[in-house]
Amino acid sequence: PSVGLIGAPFCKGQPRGGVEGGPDLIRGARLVERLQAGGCAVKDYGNLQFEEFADDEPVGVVKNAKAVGSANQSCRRRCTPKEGRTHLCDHVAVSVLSLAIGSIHGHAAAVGELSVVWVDAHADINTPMTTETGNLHGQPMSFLLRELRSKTPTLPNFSWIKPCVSAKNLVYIGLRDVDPAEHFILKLLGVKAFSMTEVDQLGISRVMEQTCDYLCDKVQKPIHLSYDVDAVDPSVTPATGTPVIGGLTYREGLYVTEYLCQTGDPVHVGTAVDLLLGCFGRQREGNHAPDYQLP
Ligand code: DIR
Ligand code: MN
Ligand code: MN
Ligand code: MN
Repeated sequence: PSVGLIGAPFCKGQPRGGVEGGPDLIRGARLVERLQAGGCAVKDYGNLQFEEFADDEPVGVVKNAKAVGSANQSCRRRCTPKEGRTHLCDHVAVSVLSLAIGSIHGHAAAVGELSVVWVDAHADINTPMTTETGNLHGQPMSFLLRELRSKTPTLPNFSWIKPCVSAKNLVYIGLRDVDPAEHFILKLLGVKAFSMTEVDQLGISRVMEQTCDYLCDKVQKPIHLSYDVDAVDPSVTPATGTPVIGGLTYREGLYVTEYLCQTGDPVHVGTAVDLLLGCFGRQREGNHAPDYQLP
């Protein structure tokens, strides 16, 4: 496969610093070299640069709207096709957390209708009216879903967003900390969700089977995988701002990526190194090149 990397060093979807260092830490863990060693053609597009806003006053309780809106727009621009040129979205992009709006928007602009697999302890489907924290990282799906268009007021620097995902094309995996308003929305729209309860009941292999059966029901659409590392248990991924006990094991977390990789569809993902390697063909059983000869 060919892989395009875009770093989004951004942290303003939530109050804590640190996340913005993620892309370079992931590169520092030799992601590019390891993907290449696994047979991927990699193009690293570097990090996005973001505008700063001195006057980014809260809108109601919602924090950093201008910065988040503008950063997502830069991300979408980088993910959207330019004329006469093979585009990034033939490859795979790396996004982080609160830039899901921009990367999914850009992915949809490039390939049309898509499915979204949202792996997270949280549903990230609060609207600016229901959010309890004011953090935009808990809200991206509300801006992306067509069904919630009338429920999301336009925030500063958000006017470019056009909802581009249908509720029936969304599947959650790993939920275990869903706000009451979010739970109401999930039920109202009938969104498919495998919370940790379903992971316990079915096991991760049937969860993935059912996820793909559900999404590939009629026409096969490209899958956008949005992977919040807090889906995985905090004993494995402690470096998250919102740890929730009782998450996916390391093995379950990786299984998700290996499985989706095997579907052969282009995926867009945002997450850490081993999970990325799993998305692009690394299998725990081992790998070798098709023309490998035993010496
Ligand atoms: C919470 C936390 N539901 C919120 N969301 C997180 O801020 O709306 N998402 N941590 O990943
Ligand atoms: Mn989360
Ligand atoms: Mn989060
Ligand atoms: Mn999240």
